[in-house]
Amino acid sequence: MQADFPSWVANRQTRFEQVLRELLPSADVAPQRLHAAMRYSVLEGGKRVRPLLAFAAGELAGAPEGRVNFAAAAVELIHAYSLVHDDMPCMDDDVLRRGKPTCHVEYDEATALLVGDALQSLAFQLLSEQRLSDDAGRQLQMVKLLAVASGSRGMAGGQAIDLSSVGKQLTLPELEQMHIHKTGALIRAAIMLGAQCGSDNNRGNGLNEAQLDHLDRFGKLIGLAFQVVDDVLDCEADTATLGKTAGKDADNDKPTYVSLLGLQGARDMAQRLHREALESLDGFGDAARRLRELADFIVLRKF
Ligand code: GRG
Repeated sequence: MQADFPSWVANRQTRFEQVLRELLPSADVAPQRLHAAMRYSVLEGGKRVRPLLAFAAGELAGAPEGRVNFAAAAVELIHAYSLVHDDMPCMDDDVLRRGKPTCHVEYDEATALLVGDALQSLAFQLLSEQRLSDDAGRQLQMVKLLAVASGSRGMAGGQAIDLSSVGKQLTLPELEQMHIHKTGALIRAAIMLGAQCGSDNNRGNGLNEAQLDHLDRFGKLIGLAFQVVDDVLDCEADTATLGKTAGKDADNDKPTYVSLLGLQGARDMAQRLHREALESLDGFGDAARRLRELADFIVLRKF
């Protein structure tokens, strides 16, 4: 019998935490302060939504867990780097992340900058040195997938649009473009990388191209839903629950789904995206159970 969703999540999170502990350089190894700050920024915090999505997609594709561990870790390291840089004074200038002082507050700005740089490099080191596929060409495509998702045509580009849109009124399509890049691209990449760890057709498992397209659509829709919910929570939830400063978007005069659509409009949009995301999984049957449960969590979460 399959575990219930909370048990599956807890089990995955515990095992993945151990994977991250082992992959990150020890704080005893030089340069100790940088390594300690990297571990501080990655370990013991965060919901691990992107790794969980990678594991769920990996299960759907029959991927070996050992391979998905590396893909999930690479995505989580990129995510952690983006949070460290986003919190810095030159960007969002925040003091609280994952319920503890942000990296530049706990250490210093130069260290925080280097933490982000080094986490990003480590992510690509993992993708290139660990075996993720029996097919070297496919593995190279996976490295490219993460590079595009995190670069100027993905997350970093979305962040650039975000920074330049402060104090401006964006249209709904403009806001959507910003978030598809800033938040959605990495979520989508997590799902696709997890699935591609199982796509060795010579091993008799994996998903075909049409199935990968359905999964990609799911990733796009649920990535956007994640951001709509994030905007709602920024208005509704308190700082203690979020583990980061609440109400920052309005304080910073940032365009959000709530500022454009109102609270109820944003909630309705999240529901619509959720419904459409689930529809894109229709052809997978029970094998996509964890992805459906994660989609529900993303839309119903309170933190
Ligand atoms: C600095 C290149 C660069 C990019 C920054 C991710 C990001 C782009 C900025 C973070 C600011 C933010 C609030 C983004 C919106 C959604 C988001 C990514 C929230 C944080 O992700 P969670 O909720 O965080 O998954 P945890 O801590 O649970 O991992």
